[in-house]
Amino acid sequence: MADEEKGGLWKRLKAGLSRTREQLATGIGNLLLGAKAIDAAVLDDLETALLSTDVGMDTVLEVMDQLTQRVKRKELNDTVALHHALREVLRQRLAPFEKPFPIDHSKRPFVIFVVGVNGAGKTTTIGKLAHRFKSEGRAVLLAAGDTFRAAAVEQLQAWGERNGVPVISQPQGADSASVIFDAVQAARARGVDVVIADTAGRLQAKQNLMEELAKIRRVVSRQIPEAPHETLLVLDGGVGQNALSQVKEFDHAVGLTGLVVTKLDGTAKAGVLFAVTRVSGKPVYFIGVGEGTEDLEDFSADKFVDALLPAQP
Ligand SMILES: Nc1nc2c(ncn2[C@@H]2O[C@H](COP(=O)(O)OP(=O)(O)O)[C@@H](O)[C@H]2O)c(=O)[nH]1
Ligand SMILES: [Mg+2]
Repeated sequence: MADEEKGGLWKRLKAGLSRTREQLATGIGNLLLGAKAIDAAVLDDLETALLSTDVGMDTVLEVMDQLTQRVKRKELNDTVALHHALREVLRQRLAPFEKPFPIDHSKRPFVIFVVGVNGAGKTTTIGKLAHRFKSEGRAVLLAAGDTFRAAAVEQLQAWGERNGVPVISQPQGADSASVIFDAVQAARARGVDVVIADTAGRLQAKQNLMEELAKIRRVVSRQIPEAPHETLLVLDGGVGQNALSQVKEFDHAVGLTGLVVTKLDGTAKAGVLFAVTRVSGKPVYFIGVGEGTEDLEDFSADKFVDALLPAQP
């Protein structure tokens, strides 16, 4: 990757996480004023600031415990050292959840399911992924599996047109499983590399979304036994602890292989990544930091934490 491009990605990530970073900076201002003694007030402020960005109670208590032990052992002697240690501890927490997205070239088509509640950012993420895979030289095909809303089909078609990627769709109200079945069939016939399937985030009250998603899975696995090869849950990074129940429910229904956390640019609570990874144990493959085609980044624990934490002056 060119340095310039790396710089651009870093800038976008930093800008995207600015609201959360500012939230932390307000809470831990006294940590950032140069070297000072660490007292109870400094530690209390840090704990409160982490909680305010939705890092989650369990993680915050463990992080504070680790840091307090080190203060007691006189390994951390001032606020500059504490700030460094915080960065290290947070990086270590997220590192196990950083994994490159594993597209297997021998599996063709490689089938990706994208699930999540309405408004989470599924269709937008699919558009961004289509752009990315296409620019990597892969043949991509999209399946408009959110047949519940007409607008959802049109939105996916628009992303397809923008990126020169075909979209398999049927009119609103069609059976979602049959749209995705058709798409996989078309992909096999055309020698497509990657199929990305959009799905509904909500159905009529009486229908059960989770049952429907499980059915789609079964239908596709009849065509290709290992498919879907990846099942991604898209989570709106701004919904707070609600994300935790979404992870559990979708994982139970369809067996998630990874997460995408979107809208980190619009929230002061990007700390939710710590909570969702802790609860799910799933890797975060991508993060969304804006509505544009390029605003999807590979998740990097180090870069995420660096962009999250305010710098020492
Ligand atoms: N700011 C921002 N907006 C996003 C991001 N991802 C999606 N959106 C917006 O969130 C809204 C819902 O996205 P959509 O893809 O339609 O969600 P879906 O219902 O899950 O398919 C749209 O207005 C998107 O432009 C993101 O990373 N950042
Ligand atoms: Mg959608």
